[in-house]
Amino acid sequence: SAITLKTYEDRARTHPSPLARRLLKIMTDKQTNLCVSLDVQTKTELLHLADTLGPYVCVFKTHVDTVEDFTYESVIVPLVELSKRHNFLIFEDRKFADIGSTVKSQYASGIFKIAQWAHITNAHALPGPGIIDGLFAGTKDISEERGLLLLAEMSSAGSLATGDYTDKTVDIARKNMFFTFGFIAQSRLGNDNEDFIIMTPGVGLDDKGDSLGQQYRTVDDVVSSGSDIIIVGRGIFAKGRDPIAESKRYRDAGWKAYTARVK
Ligand code: 5IU
Repeated sequence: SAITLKTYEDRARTHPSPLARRLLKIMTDKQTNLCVSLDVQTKTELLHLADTLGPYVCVFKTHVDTVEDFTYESVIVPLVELSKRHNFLIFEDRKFADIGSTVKSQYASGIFKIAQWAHITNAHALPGPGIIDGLFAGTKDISEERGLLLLAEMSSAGSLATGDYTDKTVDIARKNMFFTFGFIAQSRLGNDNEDFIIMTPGVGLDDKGDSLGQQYRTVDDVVSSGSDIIIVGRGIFAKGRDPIAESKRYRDAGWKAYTARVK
């Protein structure tokens, strides 16, 4: 489709979402479409990976509720500092799924105060469009760009997010493209003129999956299917792997596949 043949640089000029424009510019400047998923249990590991892999990524994806020694001061403050130093965005993979009123407070307040620091977060479309209104309301007092991804498809075996559910998710996203700038998905979504950013998890070059339902596809496969950003976790930091070497490998593979697509 037309959008997939355009460069990130061109799309950075025209995207309806300020957050997406900023993201596409970072990808262009750093020549990377790699998002590393920092699924670790300690703040030391999280901050070490963010510092050492920062130069190779456009986005770091976090699950801050899995960090055992979490405090806002000792995790979020240095993570935000690293995001400025290495020029990456932070994506808290929160997967909100409640009514608008509830997600608004889950996003903006509580222990994690996600809206304060996460440039990107995500949500299930299951509750209907009110979830977007609630999350958008949670950004009211934030001066920096914020963006939301809807979960349109999942990488796990037997996912229910397919067909009609996926199509209806795209319809819901269309209502507010200033804030909802794309999808977590396995393929291109939207029509030829719509520029949704597609971020794709379930990417691995050495494994087929795990014992809990995860399924991996190659970098070439997902990028040629229309994905804009590859999300890689254990492919990069599983035991026995060298995270810096693997980050370079996935970054190079992702950029090569993108370059071939826009040629
Ligand atoms: N994740 C998926 N698949 C999905 C969605 C999210 O794997 O469909 I939505 C998350 C889960 C994990 C990361 O945080 O992406 C993938 O990690 P691995 O590359 O280690 O499998």
